Amino acid sequence: MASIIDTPTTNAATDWDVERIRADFPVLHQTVNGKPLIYLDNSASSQVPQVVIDRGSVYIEQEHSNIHRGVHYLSQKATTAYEGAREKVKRFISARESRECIFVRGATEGINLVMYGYGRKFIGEGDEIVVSAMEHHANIVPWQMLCEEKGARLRVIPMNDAGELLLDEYDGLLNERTKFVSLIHVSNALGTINPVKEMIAQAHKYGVPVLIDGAQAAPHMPVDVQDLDADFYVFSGHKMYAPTGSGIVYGKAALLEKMNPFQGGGDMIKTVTFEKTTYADLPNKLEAGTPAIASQIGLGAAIDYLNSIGREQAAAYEAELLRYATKRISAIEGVRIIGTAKNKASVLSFVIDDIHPHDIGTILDQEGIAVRAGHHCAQPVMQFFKVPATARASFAFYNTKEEIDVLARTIERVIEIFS
Ligand code: 7TS
Repeated sequence: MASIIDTPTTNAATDWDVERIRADFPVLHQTVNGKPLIYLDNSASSQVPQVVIDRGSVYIEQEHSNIHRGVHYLSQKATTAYEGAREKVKRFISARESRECIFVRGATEGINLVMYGYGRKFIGEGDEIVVSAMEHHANIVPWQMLCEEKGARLRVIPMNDAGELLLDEYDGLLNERTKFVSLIHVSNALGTINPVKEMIAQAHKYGVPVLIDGAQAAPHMPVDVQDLDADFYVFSGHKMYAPTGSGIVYGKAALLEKMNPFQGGGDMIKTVTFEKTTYADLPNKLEAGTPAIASQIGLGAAIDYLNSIGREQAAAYEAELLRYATKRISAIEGVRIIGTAKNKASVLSFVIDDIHPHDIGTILDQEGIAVRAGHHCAQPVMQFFKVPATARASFAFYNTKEEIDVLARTIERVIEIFS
C-alpha cells in the first residue's frame, strides 16, 4: 500500500532554513524541566512569531480604541487596522470580497454561527445533514443540537482502517433530503487530508451547501475557497500563528445575506426601534458587539508572516518532517500509528501496546517534549480505532528532524520503562 514514507523529499524542503525561522518565535527558546522545549502540539495551538506579538502590542500601546464607532483619531486607526486584517484574510483564502470574511473567536464559534444562522433557518423536520466519521466535536455537536431541535437526521460518511473517507458511501448518503454537508478538511486526530474539492462538487450536484472545517488545513496548506467552491470555510487563528480569540467564517455572500444573525446587539444593526430592528449589511450583520480587535489584527499580521516565509515551501518542509517522523517512529517495536492515509498533513497519532497515552505524554513532558495525549475532541475516531486515546505529535515549519530524533529516543525509553 502507498505510504507517506514513500513521498520523495522536495528541493523546497531541503532548502528550508529552519534556524532562521525558529529565531522568529521567542517561546521556542526556553527550557522545560531542564531540557530544551520541543513543541509538538501545534494542532492544539501553534506558536506566535515576534512580528505578530509586536503588531498586537502596537494596537494596545498606540491605537487601543473601539472600531466602527468613533470619528476620533484612535477609533479610525483601530478600524483601519481591523478592516485591513479582513482584507488580508480575503486574499489569504482567495475570497471574492472581504465582506464574505466574518471575524469569529475560532472554528467552534464559526460552525455554531453557520448552524444558528443558516441551519436553524433552512433545515427542518426529516431533513438530513451529512458529516464524516472523523469530525472534531465542534463539527458534530452543533449539528446534533440542530437535529434534536428540528427533528432532522445526522448521516455519517464512514472511513477505512487507514483513516480515509469512503467516497462511494458518501455518494450513497446524498439524496433529496440532504440539506447540508459539513466536512473536516484535515483531521486533527489522524492527519488525513480529505479530497474536499471533489466532495463539495458531489454535494453541489444535489444543490446542497457545504461547510469545510479548515482548522487544521489553513495553517498548513494554501486554501482557495473559490477553487474549492466551498460555501462556508472556517478556521481558528491560534492554530495558524495568531493569538487566541481570532478566527474566520468565510461564506458566499449570497448565503451569508440569507442567514439570520448569530447574535443581536451593537454594530450589527441599521436601525432599532422597540417595534422593529433592521440589520446592517455584511459583514457587520454577523459580528455583534465589540470583537477581539487585537487578536484579529494579529491574525492579519500572522497572514503577512506566512506569506513572507512562503506557504508552499513551509508545506513542503512540514511534509518532509511528517515523512521523517513516520518512518522513524513506526519502526519502533510496539508503536502503532493511528491514521495511515496516503494524503496526510502535520499529524502523527500513535499508541504503544499496554501503555496509556497519558503516561506517554507525562514522560515526554519530563523531557521537555510537548505532545497531546487524549481523544483530541474526536471521540468517534477513538471508538472506530478501538483506543481510549492516542498520543499525538503535530508539526509546524519551525520543528526540526533533531527534535523528532529526541522524540523517537524518548518513546523508546518509555517502552523500556514499562517493559
Ligand atoms: N475543528 C478542528 C479540525 C480542530 O482541530 C479544532 C481544534 C476545532 C475545530 C476547534 O477549534 P477551536 O479553535 O474553536 O477550539 N482542535 C484541537 C486539537 O486538535 N487539539 O486541541 C484543539
